[in-house]
Amino acid sequence: MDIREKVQTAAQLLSQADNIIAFTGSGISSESGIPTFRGKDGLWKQFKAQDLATPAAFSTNPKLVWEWYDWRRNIIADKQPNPGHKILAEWNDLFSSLYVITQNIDGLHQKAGSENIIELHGNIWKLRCTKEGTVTEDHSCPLKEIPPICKKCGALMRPHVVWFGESLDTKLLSEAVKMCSKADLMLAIGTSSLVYPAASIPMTAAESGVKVIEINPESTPLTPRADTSIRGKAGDVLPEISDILNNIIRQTKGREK
Ligand code: BJW
Repeated sequence: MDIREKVQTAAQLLSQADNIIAFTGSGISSESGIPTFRGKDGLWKQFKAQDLATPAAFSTNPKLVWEWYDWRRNIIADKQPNPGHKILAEWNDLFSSLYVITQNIDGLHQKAGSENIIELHGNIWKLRCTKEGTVTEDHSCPLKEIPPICKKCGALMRPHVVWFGESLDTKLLSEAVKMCSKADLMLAIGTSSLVYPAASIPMTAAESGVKVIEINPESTPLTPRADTSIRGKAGDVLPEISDILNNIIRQTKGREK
């Protein structure tokens, strides 16, 4: 099947589905100018994850870790949703339910207007008190003090994100799993499908009969399990799917009259 036929197939599958999951990774935000992790210019090509994104790194050198997160907050601050994020937001009212389950911490799905969002790996605009666990939102860029200190108890604050070796929020993970069990179709967009347990979500969905459409310029471990794998950029492919889907909907309505 060529890419055009795959896009057509994806639109057909969407037109027959009620409960949709968009499972997203850093690739969907790359066209907004936010670096991915494992791509050519990805963060893990320039920086060592073990020095910056582990609990051990934070306890050894909280200032260094915070300086890195402050740098990334500055990159993300003025970035805008691209056509990929926007199409997902436009689909809010098109289906009985649409959940965005994202590994991204950049907040661009919210900025685009998506409604039901599960952030599996946290949010870079949130800080968490290391003593009391209180989460606060802080958009100041650059941060006023590094490392930031909890205003209530004076303890160190940490980024409210999930580092390697840390468990994901069990409530969020079970909500994601529950939504997937009700879904008929999942779009897996812009993720290398390498990081667990998040990567198991589309794999499990495919095994339990949910139609899985992958959108990614590269093949991934999910590719052999997906029903359709569209090799392209999210910001190109999603608007193409949307155009065809809108035509299908118009034709169906025309026939019903
Ligand atoms: C485009 C595009 C365009 C580009 N359009 N597409 C089982 C097996 C092996 C290992 C493990 C396992 N279970 C657990 C592990 C360990 C570890 C892990 O998975 N390691 C693997 C890397 C080997 N997992 C963990 O540690 C997790 N915790 C855990 O398991 O807890 C249990 C436990 C508790 C106690 C002790 C021990 C275990 C936590 C993982 C947390 C991941 N955190 C990060 C950082 C978040 C905060 C931050 O941003 O600073 O999350 S790492 C990073 O990877 C980030 C991402 O969310 C995540 C996934 O990356 P993503 O989004 O897929 O990006 P890329 O760069 O990998 O891929 C981009 C893709 O986009 C590419 O495919 C491109 O082709 C594509 N693309 N342009 C569409 N325009």
